Amino acid sequence: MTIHFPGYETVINNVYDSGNEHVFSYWDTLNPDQKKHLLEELSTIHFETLQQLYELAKRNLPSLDFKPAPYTPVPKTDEEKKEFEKAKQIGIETIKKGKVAAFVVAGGQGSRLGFDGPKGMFPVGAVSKKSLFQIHAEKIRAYELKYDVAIPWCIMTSEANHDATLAYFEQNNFFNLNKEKVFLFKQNMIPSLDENGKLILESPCSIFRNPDGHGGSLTALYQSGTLDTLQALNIAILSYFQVDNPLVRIIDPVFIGFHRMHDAEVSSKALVKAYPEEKIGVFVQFSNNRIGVVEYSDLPLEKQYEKDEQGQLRYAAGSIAIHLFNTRFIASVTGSNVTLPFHVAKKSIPEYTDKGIHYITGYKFEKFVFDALPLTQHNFILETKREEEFAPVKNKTGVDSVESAQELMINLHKRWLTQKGIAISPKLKKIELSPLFAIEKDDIPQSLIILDKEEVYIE
Ligand code: UD2
Repeated sequence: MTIHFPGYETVINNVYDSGNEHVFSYWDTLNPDQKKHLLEELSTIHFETLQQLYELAKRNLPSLDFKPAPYTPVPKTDEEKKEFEKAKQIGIETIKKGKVAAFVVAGGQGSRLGFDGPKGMFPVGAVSKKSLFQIHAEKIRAYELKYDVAIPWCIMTSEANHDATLAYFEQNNFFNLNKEKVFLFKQNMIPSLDENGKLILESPCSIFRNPDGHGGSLTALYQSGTLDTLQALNIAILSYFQVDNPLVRIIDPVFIGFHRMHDAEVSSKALVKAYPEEKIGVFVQFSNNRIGVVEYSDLPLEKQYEKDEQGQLRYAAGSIAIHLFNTRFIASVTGSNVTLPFHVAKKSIPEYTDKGIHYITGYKFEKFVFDALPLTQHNFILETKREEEFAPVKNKTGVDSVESAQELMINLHKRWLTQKGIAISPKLKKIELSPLFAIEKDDIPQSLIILDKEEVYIE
């Protein structure tokens, strides 16, 4: 069968040349709009890159030569504490000068949570049931008030959730943030391939594609024009985090201060892994001395369990996906020929056939943002405390679930109150402090009285 459609001759030729003509299987059943839709989608595909990715998927990756990366631990000695205080002051000064913006990657859906919508809309507040987005937004507003400065917020969405995310922010009046300084933009999509390296139809007129991973965030920031806008606003540092961590300290003066003291292009937070199989990547130093992260699924088993002389996990410093990126660094990477590599995952993928949808095994490709680390000349890794900063919401129940995240948030707020010497009733099961009430322990007034109830929410 020969396909004709004025204006799309090159696209059609590319499809045939790459051996993907099966995507035209239903051509005769399509109306002109559907035909155009299919050709438009195909016109965005770079077939040569896909061929290279397929080669990558078939190859076994060579074993990587690396050792654990050095990092700055939580301070213990007076001298270390002094250094942290110094960093904090430098950080505060940087924030107050309006040099810092927040950046969340929120391209994911809440499907693992059984939630039909953008993951950021998932309710997590232990008492208030506020969504992840609302908690993040209120933290940013609290930092703005605390440091008397505007903090722009970049939100990366995906094709699947952009409209719903934007509508949610509009319905909620951007949670009282200045909507001119909240930038929503979409990440790119990339086709998945079947086991023979061919495109997969998800309907008679569309190709199955998936978001290109959070590593696509740097390109998306640049392509959407947001990076230019931020630079025009004099933003030097982006504080990057994942939408699914309600405990994240979005704007952390100590971290920002150290980042500047080390003249780093990218800085990252680490925590000591709770157990060898914990699903977080580990910080490593490659044989060329560059720093990077090896994802948990790529860490060879013997390294996962390897112990050091003290009997501790050798690859203990885990990445919790909290980073600082200099806008200048992002501009240099996105403006160059260097692109972050794609990682391959074998997944079950829905394919359309004339008998309906069936699932096949295929390859999905994603970029990881931490692959920017080896591109830096200067970077810095800071250890943080799990109980203060990491409550991933991944699953419905059990490990890394809504319940475990709520428990971590409740415990943190209880600890703040206890450390302030504020009495809490033994009856108290759940307590939640709104970020607008207290973003850190020191914001809590000494005069606070906690009601003698099981559930308390303070706004
Ligand atoms: C990620 C990290 C892991 C650890 C863990 C902490 C990777 C590959 N793994 O694991 O090392 O730090 O988080 O919680 O980074 N997202 C997008 N677009 C995409 C894909 C993801 O915006 O195309 C966002 C997603 O909305 C979420 C975040 O990235 O906020 C993490 O994605 P995930 O849940 O797939 O990552 P996970 O749990 O495998």
